[in-house]
Amino acid sequence: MIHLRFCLLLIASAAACGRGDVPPDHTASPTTYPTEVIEVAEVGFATPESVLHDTVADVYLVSNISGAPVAKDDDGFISRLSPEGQVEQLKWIDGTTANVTLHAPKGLIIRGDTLYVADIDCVRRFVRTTGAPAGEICFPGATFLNDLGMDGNGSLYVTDSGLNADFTSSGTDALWLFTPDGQTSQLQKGDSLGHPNGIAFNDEGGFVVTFGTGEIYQFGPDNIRRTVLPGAPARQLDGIVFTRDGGYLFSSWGDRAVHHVDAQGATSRLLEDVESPADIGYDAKRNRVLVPLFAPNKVVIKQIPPAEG
Ligand SMILES: [Ca+2]
Ligand SMILES: [Ca+2]
Repeated sequence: MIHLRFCLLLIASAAACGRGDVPPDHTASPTTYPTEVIEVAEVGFATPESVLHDTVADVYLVSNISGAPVAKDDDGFISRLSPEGQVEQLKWIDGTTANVTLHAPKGLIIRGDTLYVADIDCVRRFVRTTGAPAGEICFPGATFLNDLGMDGNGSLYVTDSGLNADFTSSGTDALWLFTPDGQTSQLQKGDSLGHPNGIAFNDEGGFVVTFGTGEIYQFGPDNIRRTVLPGAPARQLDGIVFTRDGGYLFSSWGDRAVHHVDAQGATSRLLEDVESPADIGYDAKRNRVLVPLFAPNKVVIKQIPPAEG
């Protein structure tokens, strides 16, 4: 059963989001913006961890851990969701099928026509167009591979959050670099990484948000980390994305919120009172954040306000 709640708010008003469909307000003045909130719930998601916009197919891919985040149970799956919030295929890639291994899929990234999926101690490859398996790259000693990033040269990175199933430390915190042909190297490791979770790149380099220490820091090939937001007012950070207006968004389980930082550094809460907002995605075409809610088995899609000025 598909349950969709679609509502439209105007920022100029504090109208509460009601049940049922609300027609778009085409009379909105330029000083207001329509903020669509699409909630996709009760569709069969099972511990959704990450959402990625496949910009070529124009669909949203949702990774579903299904069960414990470190259990090698081969029942994880990837869903395809239309930008309107309709499930096109719940188990597009399905660990329970004979030729697919997928235990607890988390971070997703597309490079060329390959989809990469972080899965406990390996990154699994699939054909972007068909979902067919296309090999894997495994990381010796990893316990909780979490998010994937790609730098300006097309090199790929994956975080190891160093966590057990109950989110206590497994002691394997790391940042790995890997090549599409399977060469791996450990760029950084150790408890000082703070249980690194989400990773994203902009023109200045790579940024990591941490689940353990609630930090956002930049790293470079010199192996030096630098705190970008000292004392970030949030805990248990999971996802980070850069937006087309020069700002960024990050999600916090501790705050039950998705925070927006604009290009001038002003912070606000784009989404509040959401349980376990995990690895957020970004639809640059529509300027939307895509938020998987880990425990409630939902995905929330929300418009981002246009930059001022
Ligand atoms: Ca699983
Ligand atoms: Ca994550």
